[in-house]
Amino acid sequence: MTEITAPKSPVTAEQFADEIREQLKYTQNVTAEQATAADVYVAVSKAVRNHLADSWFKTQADTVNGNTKAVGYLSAEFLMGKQLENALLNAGLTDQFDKAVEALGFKPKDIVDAEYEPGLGNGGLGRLAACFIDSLASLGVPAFGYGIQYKYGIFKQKFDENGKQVETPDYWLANEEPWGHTDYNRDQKVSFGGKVVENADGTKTWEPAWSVRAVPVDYMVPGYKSQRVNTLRLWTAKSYDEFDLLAFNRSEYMDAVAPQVKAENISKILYPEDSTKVGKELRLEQQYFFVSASLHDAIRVFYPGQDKPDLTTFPNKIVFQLNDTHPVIGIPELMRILIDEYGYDWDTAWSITTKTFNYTCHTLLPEALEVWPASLIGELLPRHLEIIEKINAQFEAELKAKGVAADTIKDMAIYTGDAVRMAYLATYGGSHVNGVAELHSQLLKDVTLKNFSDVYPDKFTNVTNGVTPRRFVKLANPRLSDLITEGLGTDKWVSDLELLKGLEPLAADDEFVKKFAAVKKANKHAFVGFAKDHYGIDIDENTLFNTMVKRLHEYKRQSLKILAVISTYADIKSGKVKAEDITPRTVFFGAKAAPGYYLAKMTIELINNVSRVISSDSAVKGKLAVHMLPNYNVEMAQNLIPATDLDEQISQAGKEASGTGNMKFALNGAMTVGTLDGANVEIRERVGADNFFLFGMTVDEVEAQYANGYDPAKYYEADPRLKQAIDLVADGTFSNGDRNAYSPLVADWLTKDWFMTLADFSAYMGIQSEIEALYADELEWNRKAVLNVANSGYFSSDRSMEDYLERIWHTAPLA
Ligand code: 9GP
Repeated sequence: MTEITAPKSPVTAEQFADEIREQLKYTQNVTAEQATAADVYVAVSKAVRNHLADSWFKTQADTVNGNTKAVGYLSAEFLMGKQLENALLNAGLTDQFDKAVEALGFKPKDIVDAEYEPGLGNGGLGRLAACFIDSLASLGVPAFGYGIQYKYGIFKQKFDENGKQVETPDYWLANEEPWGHTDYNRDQKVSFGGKVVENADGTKTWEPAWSVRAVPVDYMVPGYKSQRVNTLRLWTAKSYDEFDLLAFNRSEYMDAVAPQVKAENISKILYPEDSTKVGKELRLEQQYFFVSASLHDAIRVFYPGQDKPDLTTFPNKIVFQLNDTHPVIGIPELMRILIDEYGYDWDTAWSITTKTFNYTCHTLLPEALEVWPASLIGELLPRHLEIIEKINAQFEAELKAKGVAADTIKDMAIYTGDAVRMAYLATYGGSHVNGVAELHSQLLKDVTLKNFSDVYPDKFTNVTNGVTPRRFVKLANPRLSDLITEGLGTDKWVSDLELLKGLEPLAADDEFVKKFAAVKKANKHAFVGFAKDHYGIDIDENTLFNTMVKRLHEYKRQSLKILAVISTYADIKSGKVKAEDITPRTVFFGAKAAPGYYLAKMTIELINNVSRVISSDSAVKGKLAVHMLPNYNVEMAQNLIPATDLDEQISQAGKEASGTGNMKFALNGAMTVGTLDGANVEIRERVGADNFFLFGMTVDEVEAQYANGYDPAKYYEADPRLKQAIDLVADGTFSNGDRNAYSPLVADWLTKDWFMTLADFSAYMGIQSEIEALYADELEWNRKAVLNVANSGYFSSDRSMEDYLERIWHTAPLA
């Protein structure tokens, strides 16, 4: 066995420069003189990986040999963001890097900028997974992230000359990608289709029709100051029959590569959230592909070289978290592996399986809880459908024995005959189910999974989300980080975020608050430069920076914000608001809409056109500006969040499961205007009601409106400002006179408005005067912002992980 050595000790800047030169010479094959920033980026990345390698090997060995159970985080998305700065920070090499690349004749920023951001996630769910694996490594908990290395991540967003969203493919692997190591020697076979045959002894054999080769690409996940490096293993699909030479020789060139194309399609593209109909089959293939490969991989890792491992110990080795319904096919897959591949009986297999899995639900929208047509599962995974049917029969019998009414049993069916409800399968087939904020977990119990919570109350728990302070404070906001360290007299807060509480008394210290205000100003100034470089826009930094960044969805209510902007615009233009009463504001939107989501895309178009009209109107110049920034991603978040004064979290109450942007903004000293939804509730509780701009209906009020028959037109008629704003959209003001341009949006607002934008409009406008009055008092505003930072330490993903360890995983860091 190779000896596991201690992690390499940090090097000097000179030594690190030599290591970079060596990488340039021997792996990049360029001299330091020939090297471009892109070459140096790859060389530095490989040099950093080398520094992490020994800790990685040691963590792997301890994971297998130690007495702590590992965590397997199964997620279709990991939205990692750029890697280099994070890896440098965690390897303790940031200073050496700065000096070394300067010695090589480069600016550190140019090297960092040479990295292309991988977009292997749609939004909050994928970014949460990335925060969680960072925290697990930082806490020293052995863990694997398991997912897919999509060849194309989330689409790149551009806007055409009419302001419409245009999606272009994100080929993030166009250039050398130094972080992932493709490990062809640890591949897995994943099969599909075919039929199930019954053997003479009553056992079943699945005879699949086709298979693909799952090849892992391994990413190091370095912990901050923990000396631990975990693994993110992303699977990529390859064909076993690369090339059909016979077909090629018959000149059937397309047919010759058909098997390759079919296999590689599986990991070709990240599935767009909220999309309709298309690609169901491919989506299920993707899910099964990465889950099957990951389960087999875990068995390989924990029982090396064993033909007949004792898999009754499997749940003591690793516990799997199902991130939303996407990996839930893992439940019948583990049953199949145990029964068909290792010969366990049903009851033993079920006992192992239910101890192995837990499920996190991240939504309250019924359409986001996946339901698969049984016919599709039957075609692709015939053996799994049989197992699901049997699970369902066992479940029904169990419910009956518990005295559950027949109607309720029917409502709870996992398998309806036509369809398989993955959330129900996950709830029954795992040990715990959790929501992602207190309100959300409560609503899961009271509404979405009520029947299940009635029968299995002990399964349900809450773990409120969190964000990693390394990326979203320390790296994103170095100025604030330095000030926090100065204020607390220690930088320990980076791994113990509750220490931020120590800043609370400093909110009463005017000198500290002024320093805090200066940090915000400097961040705004820096963002002005970033926006000029990246988007070619000019921003007035002496305005209130007001930001709404998140996926575009009706429930998140970007419509509410843009209608409010339109109303303000109309008031300034008409002179209704006096010039001296106006708080100059720059409103930033960042949002991608799912390609098939018509109203969401129209909302983007509207925002762009409101931006266009306002920017060309001299009457509002210097008072109001709106920017729809293209291609919102992790990099933009890291630059815009620290520069923001006011954050928008204005979803309809009861619809946003948690939100994590809200946490990032509060931690970076933005004030929040928000509804009582998701984690807003807990943020407000912690930062204090006086330091949060609350407005809008509560969950109960929303429910009462639905029950009474909600009529949006009533609100349109009752509030002249709302009427005026909608009329301006309808009359062609933002569409060069074309009255039809936004008619679907207007019709939806006036006749449907499912998420009650109109009902909350007056309250939203009402809170604006409070916001502006406070903003006018710079010291008071910043005092409250300091209190937001001081009281948001709870929203660290380190704390989320500790909650999972205690409530769900029942494991601990390695010794
Ligand atoms: O919509 C939720 C968001 O509120 C939450 O913060 C995030 C992480 O838990 O998950 C999102 N859910 C999804 O993207 C799909 O369920």
